[in-house]
Amino acid sequence: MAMSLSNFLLPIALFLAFTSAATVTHDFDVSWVQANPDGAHPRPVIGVNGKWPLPVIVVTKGDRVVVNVKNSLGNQSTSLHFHGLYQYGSNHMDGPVQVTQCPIPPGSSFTYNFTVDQPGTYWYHSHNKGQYPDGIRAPFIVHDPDSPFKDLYDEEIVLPFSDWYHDEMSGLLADFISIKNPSGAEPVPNSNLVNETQNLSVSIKAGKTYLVRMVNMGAFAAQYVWFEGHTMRIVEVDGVYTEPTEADMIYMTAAQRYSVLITAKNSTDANFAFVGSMDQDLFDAIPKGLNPNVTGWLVYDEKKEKPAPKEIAAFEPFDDFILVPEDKQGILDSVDHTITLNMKMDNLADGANYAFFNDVTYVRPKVPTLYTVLSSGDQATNPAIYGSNTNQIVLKANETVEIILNNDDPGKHPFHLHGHEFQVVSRSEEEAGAYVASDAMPPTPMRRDTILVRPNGNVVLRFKASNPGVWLFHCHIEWHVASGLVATIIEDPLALQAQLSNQIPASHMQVCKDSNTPTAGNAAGNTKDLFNLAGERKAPSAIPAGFTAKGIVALVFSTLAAFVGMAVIGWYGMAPIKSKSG
Ligand SMILES: *[C@@H]1O[C@H](CO)[C@@H](O)[C@H](O)[C@H]1NC(C)=O
Ligand SMILES: *[C@@H]1O[C@H](CO)[C@@H](O)[C@H](O)[C@H]1NC(C)=O
Ligand SMILES: *[C@@H]1O[C@H](CO)[C@@H](O)[C@H](O)[C@H]1NC(C)=O
Ligand SMILES: *[C@@H]1O[C@H](CO)[C@@H](O)[C@H](O)[C@H]1NC(C)=O
Ligand SMILES: *[C@@H]1O[C@H](CO)[C@@H](O)[C@H](O)[C@H]1NC(C)=O
Ligand SMILES: *[C@@H]1O[C@H](CO)[C@@H](O)[C@H](O)[C@H]1NC(C)=O
Ligand SMILES: *[C@@H]1O[C@H](CO)[C@@H](O)[C@H](O)[C@H]1NC(C)=O
Ligand SMILES: [Cu+2]
Repeated sequence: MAMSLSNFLLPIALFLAFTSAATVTHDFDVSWVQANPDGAHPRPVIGVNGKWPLPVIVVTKGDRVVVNVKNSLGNQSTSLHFHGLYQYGSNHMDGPVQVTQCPIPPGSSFTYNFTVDQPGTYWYHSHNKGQYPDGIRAPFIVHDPDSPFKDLYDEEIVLPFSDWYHDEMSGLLADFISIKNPSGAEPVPNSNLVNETQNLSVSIKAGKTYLVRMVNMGAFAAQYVWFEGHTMRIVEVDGVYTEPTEADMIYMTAAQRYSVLITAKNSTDANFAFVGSMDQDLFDAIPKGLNPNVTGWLVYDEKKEKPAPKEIAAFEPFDDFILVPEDKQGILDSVDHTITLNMKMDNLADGANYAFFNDVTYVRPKVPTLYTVLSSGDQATNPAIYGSNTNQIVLKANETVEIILNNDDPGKHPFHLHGHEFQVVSRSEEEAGAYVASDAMPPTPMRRDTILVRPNGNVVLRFKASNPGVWLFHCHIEWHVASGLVATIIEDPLALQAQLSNQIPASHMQVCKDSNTPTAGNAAGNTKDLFNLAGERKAPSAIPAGFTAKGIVALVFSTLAAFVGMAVIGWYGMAPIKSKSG
């Protein structure tokens, strides 16, 4: 009897397994709303359906996600990027403006529609003109019925951290990339948030184990995070399961994620503080009165005291480089294509400070790069058509790629690759200079999608070019995206044409019309001669030979001074002196 029953049930179970993939649909009406998350300064923020914070998107591995976006901002364009999702076969749903889509202008609508086949902790945010720190950001969680850790915890908690600015990005960006700020000093956040608030109480039940999914959704600051009286066991970084590894404190750069297991105490005698603390090394000057910390509590008993966090003597975070992926994937050891990116910050002839890969600062092309791929036939494999300022790199199908990133800048930078996770096969300490080839590499390297490169240090990443698409590689400090620290990876463009030619949905084409963005041709929008880049968007010119950066800044200043007189001297005096570029 039991036998025949299970014979009967098995096909049903299989059938259910195949059909359980759901479609999770969200309608997002994006508009300005008022908020005051740190209690110190009410301001307009970008909300969804009249509310802020934004909804956490929660799906199960295998689900289809549909997000219908209507832009009701009135005065800014927008887009959504789903950070960390591979978008295999759906590159046009990745979200960066002028890369895989046109901007969604005010009044227009756009549908994101893709399936998710990877488990873990992600987030979504606008990928247009430094917009997400104005509030358009939230976690994106992918549950996994087959998680190797599912029996190890009882409940989960989603805990996003983020720096916070009292001023809007549009104004801050205009001042940041300006002759008034020749040193490129980044605006310093006004406060720190957890779950888009402060003094957060998280109820905890004695004896239970929690999967705590942490996300750094900030614009700039990395976060030290620790839980008093509780040890973390790291089980996931950026969507990659790891062998459970204990840590007392983690360091989470902008855009990184950590899932940790935290086992509650058996007694409800006390509540415990936890802290996110912004890494102030990133800030050129620390404003008086800045509190880099945000506090929350693991609350066992609401009636008991919520103690102030204890001051810690030194920040000694866990080193993520030593993590081992749970699947023990071995190092990709025969590299087909090595890309060396030397990054630096410098001034251009307009006197403002820019960021460069191999002396080129990124400028958004006139035509979204994906649309250049789809309209260029066999020429799509020729890097020249993608323009002079996109830092384009064309990859061949399935080659093993190595990116050597040398940080020729005294700041820390978190680098993110769209469409992939990468193996981190080498990472230097600070001041190590450029990478020198070495055999000392981990056999099962840590993989993630966002990695810190240390001041004047280097990092070496590897991945397989098995995901046709146009994928950005960029610093995830939003200031540095704006100042050009971006490269465009064009992966297997002919396969991408085979996947997506004539597949771009109507709403994607409509926002191009609505925003007057051309959808064919090279980076300059030239459809007849793909090698003629006349009229393309370019960076300001370089400082002429024989001039120093300081000299040109002084020159521009004196020219400007002739127009606006002494006011300029006042600005110059106000520009913070830069010691680090973050
Ligand atoms: C959180 O508590 C601190 C310390 O009491 C206080 O200064 C801050 O204003 C509080 N934040 C909010 C949003 O209430
Ligand atoms: C757009 O409108 C919002 C809300 O009124 C306002 O706070 C913001 O400064 C405006 N931004 C721009 C760039 O005009
Ligand atoms: C999403 O894409 C699927 C597969 O192409 C299609 O069947 C479905 O109609 C699309 N949904 C929407 C809302 O566009
Ligand atoms: C975070 O805030 C949301 C509301 O925006 C709430 O639903 C959620 O429970 C909060 N999470 C925690 C851990 O308190
Ligand atoms: C809580 O009690 C259980 C059962 O007695 C024990 O196995 C566990 O180690 C205790 N946990 C802690 C954190 O002390
Ligand atoms: C923030 O936390 C750190 C680490 O405990 C501490 O040294 C520092 O004094 C705190 N800052 C403020 C303003 O409370
Ligand atoms: C690349 O690899 C994938 C699977 O790993 C395979 O389906 C595809 O055909 C390969 N492409 C080429 C051009 O070899
Ligand atoms: Cu950076």
